Amino acid sequence: MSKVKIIGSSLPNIPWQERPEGGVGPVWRYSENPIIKRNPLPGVARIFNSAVIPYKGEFIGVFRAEQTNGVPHLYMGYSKDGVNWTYEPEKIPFVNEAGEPFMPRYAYDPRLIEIEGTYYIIWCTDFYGAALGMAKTKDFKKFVRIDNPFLPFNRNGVLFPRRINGNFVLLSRPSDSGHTPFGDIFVSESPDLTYWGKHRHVMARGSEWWQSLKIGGGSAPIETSEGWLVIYHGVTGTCNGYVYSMGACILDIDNPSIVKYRANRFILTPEEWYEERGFVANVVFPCAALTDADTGRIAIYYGAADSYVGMAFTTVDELVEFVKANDGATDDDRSIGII
Ligand code: BMA
Repeated sequence: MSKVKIIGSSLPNIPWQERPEGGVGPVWRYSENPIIKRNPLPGVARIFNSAVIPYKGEFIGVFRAEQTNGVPHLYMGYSKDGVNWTYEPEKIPFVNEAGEPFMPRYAYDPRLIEIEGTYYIIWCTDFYGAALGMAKTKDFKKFVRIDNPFLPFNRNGVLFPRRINGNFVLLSRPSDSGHTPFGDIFVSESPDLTYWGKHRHVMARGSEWWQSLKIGGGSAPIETSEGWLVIYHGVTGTCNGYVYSMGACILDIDNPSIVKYRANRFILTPEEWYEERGFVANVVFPCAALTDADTGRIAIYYGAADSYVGMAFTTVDELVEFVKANDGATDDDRSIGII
């Protein structure tokens, strides 16, 4: 029984492996990583930065699949254990709100969140440049694309798994249309997932070097008795390019523009061959986390080197304790962030 409570469902079949002897930091890797290797299905060279959710006792994945023409699109997959996957051979067949076929020009970095029995996919799409795409499904058969929710340029849209004070709530990272050498996390509200407003600044790129260039939301926020536990990515710039690490913070449960605690150290950084070597070296990029409220276990899915999918594990107690013990939240982080 964990000290910190995950406010959510139990997931007895959560993928899990105990912390190895001598493990460093609050998060440890799955020993069989990467769980998705190159050329996972015909016409797809790499799957990475992907989202997974429990569904009817098993698991559904929405994958960033880089096709052999280099263009990323979203594919769906199924798994009984959350580790071994079979894939639909074709891209997700979206329809628009009028029911007509709709295929984004490209689609990447999906997140997948259930709110009130509907599953929402949020990804980075082309809307005169990089912007947030959004779609909903109830059965993973019909996917209705929601008309452009946000202006360009924006990435890393992550919905909270429930309404807060009556509104849907979304984290995002306004950006440019290129490789964005800047970026903070903001929060926005909507009564209907169509009209968004009440934008607030959540937190800035940090003064710590590992997250000094830009930050962006990762998995859906995890509701806990300490607040919303958020796993995000932080980026540093080096003479050899960007390095993406994983970080964690805790947001106020009723007002998530307020950061309660924010770890000033990364929770995972590229160290293994599949994180350091690949299409883009030195990237760990979290997009999903499964949780089990009964045990406090957390299983994180992350893209590795823009080439593979890896898994890592932690518990809510260990992660919350780490974030609190290494708290580096600034006064600005702790503020509501209106100006
Ligand atoms: C970001 C996104 C991610 C990618 C990362 C590293 O801007 O495009 O999809 O993993 O760069 O290349």
